[in-house]
Amino acid sequence: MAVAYLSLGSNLGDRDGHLREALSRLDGAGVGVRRVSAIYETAPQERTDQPWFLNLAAEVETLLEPRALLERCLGVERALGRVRAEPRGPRTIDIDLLLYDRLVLDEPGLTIPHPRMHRRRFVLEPLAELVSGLRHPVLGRTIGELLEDVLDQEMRPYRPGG
Ligand code: PH2
Ligand code: MG
Ligand code: MG
Repeated sequence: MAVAYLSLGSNLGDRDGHLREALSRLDGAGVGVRRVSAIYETAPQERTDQPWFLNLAAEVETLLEPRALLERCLGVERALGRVRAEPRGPRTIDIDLLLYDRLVLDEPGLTIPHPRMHRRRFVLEPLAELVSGLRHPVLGRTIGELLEDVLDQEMRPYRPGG
């Protein structure tokens, strides 16, 4: 059994509905969602001319190999109607594989740890709720330490309806 961490984000339509629906669809044969962070409302990074996101992090236990887990994530994205119009543009749901045990992997279409996770507060802050002391297997710094370098990126706890 492996333990993996996922980052989920949505900035189109019923954002928190998409996050909840994605979590419930991820949970199933070979994948168990163990713990989920709070939801945060986050300013768009990297491509900033798009709506604010809702983001969360999830801890899953899985019998799937990394490639199969990625395929499961992409299948849930498709089931929720994701259309890949432009890279890093608005999306109903994005499910990124951040970490898979202590694995380091760089293959076409699958890089673990996720290559941009350490630069993103919208990933690190939810993840730090779950595992702030976990060490990034390439950078050797903990999630909590990495978070300190990105605190200037705007985000806030999500309050539905306000
Ligand atoms: N995802 C991106 C690009 N920018 N910004 C925020 N705040 N949240 C995201 O999930 C996000 C982003 C590409 O996947
Ligand atoms: Mg992404
Ligand atoms: Mg993605």
